Amino acid sequence: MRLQYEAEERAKREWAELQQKQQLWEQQQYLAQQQAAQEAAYQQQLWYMQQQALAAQQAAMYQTVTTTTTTSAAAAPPPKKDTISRLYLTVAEARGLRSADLLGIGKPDPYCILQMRDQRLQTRKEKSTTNPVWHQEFEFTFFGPTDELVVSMWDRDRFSKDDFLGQVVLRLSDLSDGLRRWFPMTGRPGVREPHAIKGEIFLQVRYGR
Ligand SMILES: [Ca+2]
Repeated sequence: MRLQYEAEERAKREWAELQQKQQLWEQQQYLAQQQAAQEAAYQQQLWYMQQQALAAQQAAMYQTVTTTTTTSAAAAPPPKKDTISRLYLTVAEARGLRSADLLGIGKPDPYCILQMRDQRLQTRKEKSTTNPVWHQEFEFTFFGPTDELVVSMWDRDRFSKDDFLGQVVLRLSDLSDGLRRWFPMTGRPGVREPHAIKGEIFLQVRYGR
């Protein structure tokens, strides 16, 4: 009787100890998780601050270059194309765009986003057409012939995300002053487009200071 009682008591004690250990372990796990989350937040903050600093640096660089050009424009020789200049891009029209839905009935509401470095501009939104006409001119500041200007076209959708229609990637070294022609649109590199890319866009380029 007594032996059995002692055995039971021991078992109870051991069970309680085990539970305590379990609790302790869970607490430690929780603390570790908290620490990891804090660390991640800290890293993100750090990354954000670095990005901010980088952006400020770039803005300062841009400012310096701009000021130098404007103040010295009268006296000094014109700046070289590889320091700073302006590009005027006219987005004239597009043709042969794909229909807006899989059935091929609806027409898209196309507009273009023009992006060069941190300069991002946008055309008007045209309504329900596969041959939109914009005839809008945009001004960009560029720094060198390796700069790229990406013209991407989107179908405005009221109730869902706008659909990608196609894009043209222009490397400045390929764009001569006065160039005007149709550019076939392509997909985005590394993106599996849900629709075949169709259509072309008419662009005009001129340079200025
Ligand atoms: Ca639409």
